[in-house]
Amino acid sequence: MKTQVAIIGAGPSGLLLSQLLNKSGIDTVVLERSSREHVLSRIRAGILEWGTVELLREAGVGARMDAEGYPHDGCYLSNDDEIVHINFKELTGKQVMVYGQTEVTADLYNAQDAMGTTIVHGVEDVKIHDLHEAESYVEYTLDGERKRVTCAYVAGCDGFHGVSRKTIPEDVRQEFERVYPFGWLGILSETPPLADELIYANSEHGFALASMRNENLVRHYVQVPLTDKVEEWSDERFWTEFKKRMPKEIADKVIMAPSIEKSIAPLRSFVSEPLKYGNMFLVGDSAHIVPPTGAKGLNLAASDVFYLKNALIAALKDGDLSGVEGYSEQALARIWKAMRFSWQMTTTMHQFEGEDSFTTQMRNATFDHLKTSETARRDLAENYIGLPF
Ligand code: RFL
Ligand code: PHB
Repeated sequence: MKTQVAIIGAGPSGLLLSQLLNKSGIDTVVLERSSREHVLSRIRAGILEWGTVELLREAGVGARMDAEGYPHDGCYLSNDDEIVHINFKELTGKQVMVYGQTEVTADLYNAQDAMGTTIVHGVEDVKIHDLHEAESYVEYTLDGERKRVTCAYVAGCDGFHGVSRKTIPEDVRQEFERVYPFGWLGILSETPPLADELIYANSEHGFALASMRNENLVRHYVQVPLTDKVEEWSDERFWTEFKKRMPKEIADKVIMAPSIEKSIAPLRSFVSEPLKYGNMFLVGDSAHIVPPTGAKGLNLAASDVFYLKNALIAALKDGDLSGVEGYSEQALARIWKAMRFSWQMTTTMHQFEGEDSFTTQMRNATFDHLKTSETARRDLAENYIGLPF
């Protein structure tokens, strides 16, 4: 096969990039390791920044999101029983959209089907070659046969465990990492949301988040030690722990409904630089991971896609290489600010095992500052709704 851009990975980064390039008349081939059913069954992010909302509309996949998503004007943060409301709309004029990553991915698959894009599922042993030649190629195995896609550019959209980042020689790559000593146990449950907006709760028992997908579907999380296994968490144990961490007025409303999905995700901050190596670009989780506390993972993938699609359109349509040359620097400037915000939200809102009393006082002071200073609330709101791109 021959194409203009070979895209590795059919998660949100790969599908959105492919869709936007196809809309501009650029040909793509997408190579995905898993089955389509597996990609569509993963429960992940739930909050879209408005920039992401607008990019999805530009890609022609905004209709169901606009009909079924829920714009939110703010969120709540709590520290024990004290609650502070962050009103994004008043503080920044902007909102966020509650619309699950699972739905975004389904909409993108449907749009790509309509576009007639080749998405190859079940590829194994992907190898990327000739990144410093005029033409590059990607090799893979499908049904026991070795195949090849020749292309001008490669987009590495294959997540944290993918092959693209590892194709960059170690002496060229610089990695930055912070691993947190806890994970998030998440459940999906068919019960109405506990409040009109999300609640990020901290207490002496640890962190909890009350999120939602629709009027009768919630996504809730509790901070758990990294060593915990999902089998150790019955629904009853989850809800009991969740209630302890929510402010009392919310905890009193909890109905212990059965879970329909339950999983544990570790928390990590990670960046690999540069994002460009010859004809290859890293996009989304293949280059960076944020802890979910700031709801930035999927949104950072979208801003990377925005920069890269503009760069590739200029290169392939007009022969203007300035965008592809500048992609890494441009995307990283925004990535690092989202890294800082996600790290700060994580350290402020979680309990660290064996933390000293000074750390606790710092957390209480940060919370008190948010309660009493509109400037502090505006700073949080500006980062949460997403920095411009
Ligand atoms: P994805 O979604 O991981 O997609 C990458 C795709 O590449 C495929 N792949 C390969 N294909 C071919 N060859 C290979 N060698 C391959 N290796 C991998 C994979 O099968 C997959 O389909 O990355 P992408 O597209 O960059 O999208 C990023 C987002 O998915 C991610 O940032 C967020 O979901 C992060 N994240 C969360 N973010 C939030 O904002 N809120 C959340 O609640 C939240 N929960 C999560 C998450 C990420 C998780 N992961 C990655 C473990 C929960 C989990 C469990
Ligand atoms: C979610 O709904 O899954 C969700 C929402 C906000 C976050 C993380 C996850 O910060």
